[in-house]
Amino acid sequence: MASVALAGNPNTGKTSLFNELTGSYEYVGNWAGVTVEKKVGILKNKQARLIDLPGIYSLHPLSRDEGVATRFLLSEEFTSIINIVDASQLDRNLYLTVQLLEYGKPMLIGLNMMDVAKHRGLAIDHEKLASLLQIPVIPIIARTGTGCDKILETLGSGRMAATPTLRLDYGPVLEESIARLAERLQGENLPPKRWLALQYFEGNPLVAEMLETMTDGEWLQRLRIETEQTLARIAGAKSLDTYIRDTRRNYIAGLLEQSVTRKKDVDQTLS
Ligand code: GDP
Ligand code: K
Ligand code: MG
Repeated sequence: MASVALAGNPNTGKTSLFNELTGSYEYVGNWAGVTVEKKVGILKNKQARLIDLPGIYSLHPLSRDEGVATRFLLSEEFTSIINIVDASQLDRNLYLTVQLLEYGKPMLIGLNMMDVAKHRGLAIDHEKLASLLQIPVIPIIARTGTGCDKILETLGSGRMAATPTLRLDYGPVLEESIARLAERLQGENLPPKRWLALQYFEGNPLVAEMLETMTDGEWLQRLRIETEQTLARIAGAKSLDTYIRDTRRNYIAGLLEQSVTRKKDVDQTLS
């Protein structure tokens, strides 16, 4: 049976959506080694199982509990991802989206809290966003179930198979280091090498742990330090982490500029 992972920031309606999409539970327990609840359900149309990942803002874990999603991407087999996104807080939510798109699995976005976004005067052109990201973006209100059938339909349609791996341009220095690192990584069933390299340079400790077992740890650290120093010198970057973050943030700002308009407050217009 196909497996779909449900990923998103905390408090974006993940549990509400999980309940809308699944008819029955297959498993409820804990993720190995942590006190985080693990829920697996069967989609209502019986097409696949749905795996609920813990809510996170970034794949770069700050705690053991937050590492569950990264460990999942590093070692589990799955078919596709539903990324639930809070439409009223797109800017913050799209950061995880970018990290997931860099991973490159078939993905769709469930654009949740559309009622809240509307109430706040945000007009989101979801079709524009879909065409920019080249994945389905489905507006939903998970609390009432609005739009959730469309998610099931899209999962079954095969449209997500065309999901491209997002390839942001991190500039010549980092791109060269990414290429050098990716070249060193050999193995069966590896996650995408470019994604591993980026997560390593970003400082993801779980990825560092994995890569240290695959290649020369000293070489790895030297590459990281040299890359960071060069970026500091030529781009004034405070750290590799912030450099990567800023590149993603710029990309997100561009996405929002093209797909979101804030309607002028009626009261303001009249006064
Ligand atoms: P989780 O923390 O990501 O699992 O999110 P929950 O499903 O627990 O939802 C968090 C809160 O947001 C709950 O009070 C939900 O009822 C509410 N919620 C979920 N989806 C929507 C939605 O589309 N619109 C509104 N207004 N509230 C929602
Ligand atoms: K919650
Ligand atoms: Mg929840």
